[in-house]
Amino acid sequence: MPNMPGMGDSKAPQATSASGVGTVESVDAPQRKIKLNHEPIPAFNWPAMSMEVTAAKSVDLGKAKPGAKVKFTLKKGTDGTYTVESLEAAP
Ligand SMILES: [Cu+2]
Repeated sequence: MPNMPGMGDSKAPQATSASGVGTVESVDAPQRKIKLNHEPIPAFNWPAMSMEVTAAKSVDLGKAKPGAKVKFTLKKGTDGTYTVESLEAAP
């Protein structure tokens, strides 16, 4: 993925799924894309960052509004890309 400094440098085995929290920056529902500004995700060795990811069909992007704080789970595919598997409002 472009524009994701600090990712992918670790030689240590990494988790294939993880949860995180962050803020929705933008949503492109027709393209199934969501841009999240998330807090660090230690399971992936990720610092805090802004990133755009694809959302699984099961995720209702209609509920994701820019500026909303959300909890989400990400899954790493065999091709190395990440998919949002669940998304819900964070307290
Ligand atoms: Cu990231």
